[in-house]
Amino acid sequence: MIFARLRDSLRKTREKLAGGLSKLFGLKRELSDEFLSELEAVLFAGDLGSTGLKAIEQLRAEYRERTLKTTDDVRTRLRALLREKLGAPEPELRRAASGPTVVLIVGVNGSGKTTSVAKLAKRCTLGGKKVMVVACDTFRAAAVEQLATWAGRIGVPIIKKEQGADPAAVAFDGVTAALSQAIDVLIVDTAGRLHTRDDLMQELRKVRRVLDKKIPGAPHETLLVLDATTGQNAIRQAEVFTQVVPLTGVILAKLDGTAKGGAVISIRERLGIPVRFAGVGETADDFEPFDPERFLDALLEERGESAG
Ligand SMILES: Nc1nc2c(ncn2[C@@H]2O[C@H](COP(=O)(O)OP(=O)(O)O)[C@@H](O)[C@H]2O)c(=O)[nH]1
Ligand SMILES: [Mg+2]
Repeated sequence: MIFARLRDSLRKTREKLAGGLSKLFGLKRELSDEFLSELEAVLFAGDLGSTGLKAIEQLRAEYRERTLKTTDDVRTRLRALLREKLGAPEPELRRAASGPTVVLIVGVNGSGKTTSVAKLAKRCTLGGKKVMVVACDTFRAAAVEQLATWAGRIGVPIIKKEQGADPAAVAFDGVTAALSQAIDVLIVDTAGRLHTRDDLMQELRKVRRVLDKKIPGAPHETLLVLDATTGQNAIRQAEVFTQVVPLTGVILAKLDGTAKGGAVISIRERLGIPVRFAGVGETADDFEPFDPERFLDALLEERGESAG
């Protein structure tokens, strides 16, 4: 049950957010300024950040204009506002018109990049695609080994070089191999920690240039991996990356076990890029395409936590 995994992973966030909301709305109170202030506090605790504040401002305005008359009106309107913030559903992966689709994975160290490469590789493999992964994080030998271990487990070929090799040279080998072996999806892992933003920018630009030279239009996707447990901090991190490289989406890793899942709602608004996948555990199967509607359902669902 795919949906059950996402739902499960949002349990802590839901307890805080939906729990707070159902307490507030359950009392069947009169709609008032005080009620809206309490609602604001619940959204804040749910890590909705500035998106929550904006939603509250909107609700206050509509209350003053008498468009909203009851707390039930507020509840309906709040869901609609949050739904708007999440944007339209996206295709699972934007594909190359022909030849290999190239997916570049970026993000800070420890955010979950390498694990996400493995998860995406497995998902594409199960979808019948011929997948190859590329180890462009050449900073530490362990990073290359980690991806090689995943590749072995999933059964996809890997392109790698020795530690310290030029990441762009590894990327070159990757695209070359992908073209000659008729690979459908090429997934490129990268390093996260470099000394300065300039280093990071230089390195990622060079990798992108190499990809685009061999496969015009590549990378077709540049996905930023964010650690959901850092909540609103993840968004600040993302802001740095948007200045380094053009992003097409976010993979929100570690959504399991955090109560800060509400931050998802601000990502689209703050960064202008959609969440595309969620990581919900440490195995290669703990990965979900992100669907805004289902996410909201799972987040705001008010029936009690069932055991099953
Ligand atoms: N619980 C959980 N752990 C994750 C998830 N994704 C990654 N991790 C863990 O986070 C740690 C860092 O992941 P890694 O892929 O090496 O990050 P990287 O440095 O960005 O490549 C590892 O211990 C992973 O097992 C996830 O979705 N859920
Ligand atoms: Mg890594």
